[in-house]
Amino acid sequence: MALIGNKEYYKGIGEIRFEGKESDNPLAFKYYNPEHMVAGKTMRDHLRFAVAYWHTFCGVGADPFGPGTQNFPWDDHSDAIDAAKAKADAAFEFITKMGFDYFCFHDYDLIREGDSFSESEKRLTTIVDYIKEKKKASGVKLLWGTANCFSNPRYMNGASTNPDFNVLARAGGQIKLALDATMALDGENYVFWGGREGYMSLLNTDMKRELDHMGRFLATARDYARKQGFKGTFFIEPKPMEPMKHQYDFDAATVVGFLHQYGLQDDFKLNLEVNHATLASHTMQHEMEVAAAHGMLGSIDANRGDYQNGWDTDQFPNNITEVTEAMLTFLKAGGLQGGGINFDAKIRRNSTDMDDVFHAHIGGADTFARALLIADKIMTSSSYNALRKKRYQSFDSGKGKEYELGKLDLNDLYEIARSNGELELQSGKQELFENIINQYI
Ligand code: XUL
Ligand code: CO
Repeated sequence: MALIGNKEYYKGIGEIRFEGKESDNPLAFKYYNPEHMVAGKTMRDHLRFAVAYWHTFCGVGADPFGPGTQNFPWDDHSDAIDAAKAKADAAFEFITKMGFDYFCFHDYDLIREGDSFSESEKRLTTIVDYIKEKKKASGVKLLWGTANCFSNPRYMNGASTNPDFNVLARAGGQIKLALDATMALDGENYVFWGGREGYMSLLNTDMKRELDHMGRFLATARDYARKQGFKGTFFIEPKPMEPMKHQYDFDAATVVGFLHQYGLQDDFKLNLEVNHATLASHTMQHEMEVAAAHGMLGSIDANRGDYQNGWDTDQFPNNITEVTEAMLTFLKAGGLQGGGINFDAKIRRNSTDMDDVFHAHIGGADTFARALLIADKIMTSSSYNALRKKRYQSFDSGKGKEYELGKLDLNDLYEIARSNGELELQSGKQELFENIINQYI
């Protein structure tokens, strides 16, 4: 088994630097200036950008109508360990050239799954040791790890919600190894995305029993990791559908309720994804508001959907209005709790040059950086906060204040209603709010 050297994969591309919005250099940041201070923190510390191993180094562009279009040189190796090491070399070269601090992975993004459980375990241990060295040499850190418990056919009826206990146990074994890998690589968080935790038909599904199994499973995984000394946060990533007709982690509100129901609320927060919000018929800002209201705004998977179709296209972010609205909530919430902004996004099937993935990440980072700058300006220089406060001013004193303090009963409300008589209409001023966003963009 040959050891793969440090060959350059992204030839002719150097480190991506900030050059400002006047620059015509396509391989430079126009807005993301890592050391620039915004709202008391550097952009780097606010945004904590991460590269998603699966899309950027594994996804070859296959779709239901045709095979992959990307020819990754690291996939040329027939030996799984050689291929995984070459892929890690390419990954760390890319992340370093982007100047990002983090990456995220699924277990079998790092290395191909073996033919048996113990072969897979051996492979993971080998590649984790290799990546440990790459991390040390580059300073790149692990934002979160996760397990792919949805691709292998054994999980076709779910992992922790599978009606067959032995499949659940197999998923448990796999997640133990993924947690071990995450901890060995000093992962700051661990993600659960319930890819097939849901149903295709309710006719063959005992929903209550499956939900109970999932609640117990997450608690079991948490208890194991905590016992090993894991201090990070566990994130649930909501998604309403795809691949299943219905997924139990439907949206932020559903997951918050689930976490409380099963006593997981102190260890788990949410990892929210833009395209998943779209599929749930929500905006990303809505999902972030729900999470923030419950102290659970943990992390973000950045991408965008396509408003003309209904599936998870995972395009790179470029909608400045959408991201600005999200960043208003981000700043209002005081940022993310433990997480960062992971580009869970892929270049299009017909973007086949080695530099396309740089353009994609530069565009994504610039969109978030620009939105952060705009949101900060809106918060500090516009009438936005004052207008919002004014809408609720009737609760700031008098009877409104007493109501908020729980001092009024229904009879009190009755008396107030009777003495007030008919009320004047209060405008919501939506168009004015929308104009403020536009003005600052
Ligand atoms: C799938 C998705 C996943 C999770 C991690 O839609 O977003 O890649 O982020 O399993
Ligand atoms: Co995701």
